[in-house]
Amino acid sequence: MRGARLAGGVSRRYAPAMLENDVFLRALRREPTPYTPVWLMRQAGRYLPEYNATRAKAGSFLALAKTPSLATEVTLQPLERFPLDAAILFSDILTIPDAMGLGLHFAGGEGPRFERTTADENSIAALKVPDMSALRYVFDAVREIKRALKGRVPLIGFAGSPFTLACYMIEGAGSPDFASVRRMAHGRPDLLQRLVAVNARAVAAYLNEQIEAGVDAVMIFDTWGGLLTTDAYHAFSLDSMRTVLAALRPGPDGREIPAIVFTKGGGQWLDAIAACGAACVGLDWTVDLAAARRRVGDRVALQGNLDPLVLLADAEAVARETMAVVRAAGAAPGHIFNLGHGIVPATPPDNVAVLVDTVHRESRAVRAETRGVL
Ligand code: 1CP
Repeated sequence: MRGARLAGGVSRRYAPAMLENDVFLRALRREPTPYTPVWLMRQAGRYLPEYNATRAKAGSFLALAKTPSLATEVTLQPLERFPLDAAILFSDILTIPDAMGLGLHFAGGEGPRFERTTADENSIAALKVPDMSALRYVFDAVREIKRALKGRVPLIGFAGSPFTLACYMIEGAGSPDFASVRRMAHGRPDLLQRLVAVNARAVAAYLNEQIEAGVDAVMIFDTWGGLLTTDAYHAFSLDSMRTVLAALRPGPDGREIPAIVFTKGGGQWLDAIAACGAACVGLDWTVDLAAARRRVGDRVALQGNLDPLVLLADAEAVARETMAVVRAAGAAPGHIFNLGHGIVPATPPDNVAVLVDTVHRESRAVRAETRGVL
């Protein structure tokens, strides 16, 4: 029994979707795995020269994201280089506000910008859940990626949290502190509540379409929830993510689709996040992973949490810091190795190879030590 598990690979019980490597999904269910699965936020992106080449061919980031064959190409690029245990759909969280008609564009080399914002009574009252047919390019990409993956590894679908989407919709662009959003949280909580409620319905519909198209897990990126006070975090971010999670449907073959929730800066709310209905909680690099595991026990899987800037140091430091995260997670089932936030464009790809290799090797060693059969 144990031998079959250690061998990894296809097991009837664990791989209803007939995946060659389902270690990531087993870790999400907190089942024992022969090693710790690893994938990286923004694993497809500007640190890879082949990504930059495909993006140049597409003409712009949005053209790339909206062309399923190109989105498929870049989704697979990191998997060709590194033995990652999951793929993530190449897209962006801002596809939803774009489909709501806010006019998204990415000005050369900069972050996202919207032509229109939803920062007042009228614009928020006019806001509607977009017709999912406007996002068909995303669901087509999911189908094409699933075909191209041929069951190699699971595919993660994703969306922004209702609150994080509201941040960009109110501000109209990125911001270091989203001051106008926080002002609204205190001055016009009713307006922010309305905006977040529409977003929650849109995010649920969007993730359900991705599930229908074949993703094996979903992740909600709450990049800006950590900017809020504790009360506001509950009212505007966590509650709306709970609503989304409760509305998610099983996959087309009836299997439950596990969800990962990641609130950057949310470490102090770990207990509440762990109870929101997600299978897994993503942690940023400021959180003590061993302490987090002690706090949540075996209630949820944990994902994280290497500081992405470690990847800018030399290979020796990458190996050392990676090992420290693997060891902090320990041998208990339910850890998925990741960065504490997205990989930065200046990352040398060779350091990513060192990271992935170290996670696989070191986590096998930790399991062997725990079993006392080294
Ligand atoms: O120029 C380029 O090529 C664009 C860079 C880029 C990339 C590679 C953007 C613009 N989006 C993406 C892809 C992306 N975005 C993925 C792909 C899958 C992966 O490999 O991980 C994902 C999951 C996202 C999610 C996303 N987009 C988030 C949440 C996660 C996070 O990093 O916090 C956020 C906040 C965005 C908005 C966004 N899109 C792009 C940028 C530069 C930003 C940040 C804007 C800002 O606030 O300054």
